Amino acid sequence: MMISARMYQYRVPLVRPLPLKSHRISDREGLLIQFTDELNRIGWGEIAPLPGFSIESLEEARVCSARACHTLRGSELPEPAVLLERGIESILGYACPSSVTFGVESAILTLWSLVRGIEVRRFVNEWAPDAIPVNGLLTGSTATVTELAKRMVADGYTALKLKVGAESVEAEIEKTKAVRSVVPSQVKFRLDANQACDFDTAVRFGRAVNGLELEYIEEPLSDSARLEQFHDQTGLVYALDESVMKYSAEEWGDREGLGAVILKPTILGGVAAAYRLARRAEEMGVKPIISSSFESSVGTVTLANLACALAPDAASGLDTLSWFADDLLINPVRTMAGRLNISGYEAFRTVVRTDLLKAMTAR
Ligand code: OSB
Ligand code: MG
Repeated sequence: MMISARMYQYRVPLVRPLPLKSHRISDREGLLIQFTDELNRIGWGEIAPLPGFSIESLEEARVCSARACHTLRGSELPEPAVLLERGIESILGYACPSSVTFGVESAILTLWSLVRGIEVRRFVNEWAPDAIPVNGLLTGSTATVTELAKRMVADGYTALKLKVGAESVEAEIEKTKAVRSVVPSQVKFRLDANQACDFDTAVRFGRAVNGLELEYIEEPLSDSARLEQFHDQTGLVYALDESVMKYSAEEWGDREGLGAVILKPTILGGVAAAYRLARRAEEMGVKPIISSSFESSVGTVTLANLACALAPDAASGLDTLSWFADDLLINPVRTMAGRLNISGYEAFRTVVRTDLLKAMTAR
């Protein structure tokens, strides 16, 4: 299969400013790459570094995507099984920023999906379902998050994730208790502190919320080296997110109190890398959770394919599309009753809103 390659840029406003590590963004910007075969079948991939979380800038990503498009143009595409085992960098022969690896691998897989008539998720796991539960994302004041939590529970969400760590320990303890009080025990309740706390603060918080039947807390400590000690002193199960690549996957199984690893394919090296890490987590008895970095629906559908294939029973971190004021797909992807259903979202060809895209010259 010989392909041609094109690159576009998008900018979509968010419904409210998104607080990131050091600043807020009110628009999401990124690139889409489009690979077309001789029969005009089109695969799409999204490349959207997230400021404060991705190492690369959008400009660095653009330069490398242009290079990858140039390398792949007119060449034979690797088969899905080969791509998933080896990753695109070994085929290109050079390293790419994570977001680029993700986007290029996504575009190749979605094109193969059209060619073969098989959903992307079934290249990975032939029994992958069409839908996965997501954790509803709770950020804001106590009043806001309790209202949201009630609505999500009524709506059918089976898991919720509350962001903590921005306010005083006392305020965060109260907020966490307030949310738990409106969330029935059969609904999973997760926390995410984004490495906000020093050890003593985290332990104080952890002891106070220990009785609330939390599933886990993501990254409670600014110093992730002390997570096992945190578990020892609080009894809380923790999850790795920002520090997931700091520890070799070989050690995951030996870590006391490690309940889950959050895998963000757009940040940790792409589709093939996430596939390898999810299998490793599974072997070690640690739960892999596939999560987004606020990609648009184009990237989110690929992430949902991975979640359906790699962790079909866990609630994934993919409830992020509601932040977008506009959708890059004509039929927007929406969470329904706490689940993301992606059946029918394979053929991006007819559904990408090219009116929202700005064509770029890819060298
Ligand atoms: O802290 O988990 C995070 C998105 C971008 C950057 C960091 C994070 C996130 C999310 C995604 O929270 C949604 C989720 O995991 O539920
Ligand atoms: Mg996190």
